[in-house]
Amino acid sequence: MIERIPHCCHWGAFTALVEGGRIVGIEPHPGDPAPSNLLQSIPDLMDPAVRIARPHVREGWLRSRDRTGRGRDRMIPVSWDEALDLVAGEIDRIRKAHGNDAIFAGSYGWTSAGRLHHAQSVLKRLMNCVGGYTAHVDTYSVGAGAVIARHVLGPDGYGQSNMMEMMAENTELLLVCGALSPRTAQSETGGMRGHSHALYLERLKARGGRIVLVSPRRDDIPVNLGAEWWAIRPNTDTALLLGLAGEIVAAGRHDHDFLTRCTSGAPELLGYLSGNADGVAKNAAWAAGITGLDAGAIAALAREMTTKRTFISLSFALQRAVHGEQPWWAGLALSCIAGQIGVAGGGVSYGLGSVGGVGISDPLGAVGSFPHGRKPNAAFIPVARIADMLLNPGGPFTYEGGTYAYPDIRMVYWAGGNPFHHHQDLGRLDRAWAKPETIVVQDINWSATAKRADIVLPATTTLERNDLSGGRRADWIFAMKQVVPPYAEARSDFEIMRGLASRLGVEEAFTEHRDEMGWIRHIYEETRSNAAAKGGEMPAFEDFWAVGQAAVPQKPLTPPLAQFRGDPAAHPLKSETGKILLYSKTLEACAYADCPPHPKWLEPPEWLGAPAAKAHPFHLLTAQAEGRLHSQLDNGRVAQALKQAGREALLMNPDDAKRLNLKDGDTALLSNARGRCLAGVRTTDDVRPGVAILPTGAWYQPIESADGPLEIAGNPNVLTLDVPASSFSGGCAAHTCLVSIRRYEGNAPLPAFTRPEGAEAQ
Ligand SMILES: Nc1nc2c(c(=O)[nH]1)N[C@H]1C(S)=C(S)[C@@H](COP(=O)(O)OP(=O)(O)OC[C@H]3O[C@@H](n4cnc5c(=O)[nH]c(N)nc54)[C@H](O)[C@@H]3O)O[C@H]1N2
Ligand SMILES: Nc1nc2c(c(=O)[nH]1)N[C@H]1C(S)=C(S)[C@@H](COP(=O)(O)OP(=O)(O)OC[C@H]3O[C@@H](n4cnc5c(=O)[nH]c(N)nc54)[C@H](O)[C@@H]3O)O[C@H]1N2
Ligand SMILES: [Mo]
Repeated sequence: MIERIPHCCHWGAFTALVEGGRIVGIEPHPGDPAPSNLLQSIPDLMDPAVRIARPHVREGWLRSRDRTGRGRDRMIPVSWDEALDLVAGEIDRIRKAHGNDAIFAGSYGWTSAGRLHHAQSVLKRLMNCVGGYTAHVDTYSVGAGAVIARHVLGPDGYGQSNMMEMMAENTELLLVCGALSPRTAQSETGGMRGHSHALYLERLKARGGRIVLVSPRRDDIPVNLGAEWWAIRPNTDTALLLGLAGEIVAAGRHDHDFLTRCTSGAPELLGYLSGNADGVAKNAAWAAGITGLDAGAIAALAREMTTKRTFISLSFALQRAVHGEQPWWAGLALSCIAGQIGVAGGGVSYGLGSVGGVGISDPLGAVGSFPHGRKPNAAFIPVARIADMLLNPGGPFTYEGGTYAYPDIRMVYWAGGNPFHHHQDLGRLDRAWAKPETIVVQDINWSATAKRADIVLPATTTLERNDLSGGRRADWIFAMKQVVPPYAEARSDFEIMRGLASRLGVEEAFTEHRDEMGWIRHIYEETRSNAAAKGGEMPAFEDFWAVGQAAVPQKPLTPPLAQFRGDPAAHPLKSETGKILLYSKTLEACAYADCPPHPKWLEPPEWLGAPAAKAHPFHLLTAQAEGRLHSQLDNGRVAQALKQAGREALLMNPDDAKRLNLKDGDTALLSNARGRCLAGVRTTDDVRPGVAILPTGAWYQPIESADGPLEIAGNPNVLTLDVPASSFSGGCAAHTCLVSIRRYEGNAPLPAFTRPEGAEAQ
């Protein structure tokens, strides 16, 4: 008999069809107009080739607390009791000897969609029960952009609302910088129901709206929309946006009334645009020289922006770069100058389509989550400064205008994230990784990070336990019922932490006497009461669990910042001046050369216009992969079907390939001073010449070769730049990266999913 069990993952809700304890089918949610292909890979979560069967300890660490053999030593299987005693013992020893700041449990990563077994959250709650830990702030998704947007709009103004609907109904001109694509919109942290981005865009198009896509890649918006493609040089959007703004100002068509009432610092910015300070007028010709776009088209677009209802969509990708604050700030400034903020279908938005929920769902009350508890200590780093922290204990770093010292980390505990996928310059991270005394990794799989741990704790996947979905932008909440029994000896993330809490004497504080179903009910009730406090209704928990889903009441549809526009004195923003900052006194005082007080074009260290492009002539973009979520399900059937010649596919323009004597299916070697990796060549006219796209997430597999380390799966983070986006944010700068490409003549093996030596299979 086939059982039908409701569940949900980051890329959609589904029903699992189960027979005899095995998944025999996956049905997408019937309410989803365009389900994600990734659902097909769900059964591959149970793939024994990648799973960790039981706890393991690295031999060198077990024998002599060695730090040098990480990633190379044998792994020794141990019992859960032994493993948990060792981990609890290390937490206790290190915090007593060096203080809680010495434990990094920032543990960035997406893990699975469930709110209870959310690996980062259960870890953080445990650590807060025992005196705290070093945390991370911001995300790899948004670092530079989030920091500048909170600063210039205030934390509330940066909030996103239901803009896709407003856009579909009202926008006449849509300027997309980056992507607005189902490729990335298929995922939302904590799950989602419907995939509807393409439908909204089709409505806009059917109303006669004009869509301009500014991106090095044509298929960053559904190609059937027939959008105009402006194939920009990567990392130069700031110049385009400021050139457009300069054209509008030079023509005297800027919205003087809006600038005066609702912004501060317009005179300083307008002075820069007109070239008062540097003698360079920021206009269409200037922007064309930097971006590689057409000056006439830029000038015409600027005129149109003051007569048509114009919406500017800026992807997350733009700010994952050196000076990543600038394109987000410049886009906002342009929208202010064009007078488009706070009107239906006008304005600017960050991350539409980057993840599935932005601009689609805006819950009335906060959606429930597993509570971290109060963090008793202050220690933190901007998330992407992990290698800097490990390499420079006590060294200074700056964040949001303040100066801090990196903590001296003795222990790292990572649960539900994969830094040896997500961090930049993995060779450098590998060197930093040798610093801590003890590294614990809790994961479902033998990820590259788990392979480099001292103690490895195997977690169950989402399919092997009960949970509920949810997230900041949830439109629905789904019951995530257990689908199959746990794999080998794997335990749920909550249960692992409960075991540690018990050994550390804080079990009651950690569980508050709730078990798995007790917490699921509690988290659901929190969502329900937050909605009720604002007049929204949700079903009782029993009904939710029986039906398997509940709609989350949503805020009414209003243009963002409309009240502020109407009366800025009555509805001030929580920024320095209560208005939108076009000039920041804080940044003026900081005097950072890499984050000036007004939006400004600054050359990144690596771009196609840089001197470094002579030696490394391709701009490498490491976009999100179509067929997986980061490194998750790289072993899955969907990701595997998209590989080229057995490795990650490298997208490049056919003219570039021809010049390099490369054709489809050849193996390419990508290199720069930081590293080298292999990829399978796939040519397409949809990529601008001079740009190479190698998606992130292929499992990191470096091998030794005569010319040094060589990554064979196509993990682009051996090449990317590990520097702060700026002194203001410390954000990650993955998209600022030049490489050389040539035909690979060697005979390196194809990548494979392997267990470390000694690790037990099921
Ligand atoms: N070059 C470059 N690098 C990038 C990016 C880029 O654009 N370019 N993008 C960045 C961005 S935006 C992000 S968000 C990061 C993503 O980086 P991560 O979030 O670290 O990537 P994931 O592969 O999702 O890692 C999740 C890990 O959790 C494990 N896991 C899954 N389910 C469970 C579970 O139930 N319990 C436990 N304990 N573990 C589980 C998975 O096996 C996996 O190892 O990557 C960043 N890195
Ligand atoms: N399938 C899938 N979807 C995902 C994820 C995944 O791993 N897989 N990850 C999710 C996560 S955590 C995040 S944060 C989001 C990230 O969402 P985004 O940051 O928006 O995604 P990216 O794929 O990094 O970049 C989108 C596009 O931006 C373009 N681009 C890059 N640099 C530039 C530039 O300088 N200028 C311009 N104009 N365009 C540029 C590239 O062509 C790229 O295709 O995606 C989410 N969605
Ligand atoms: Mo992200």
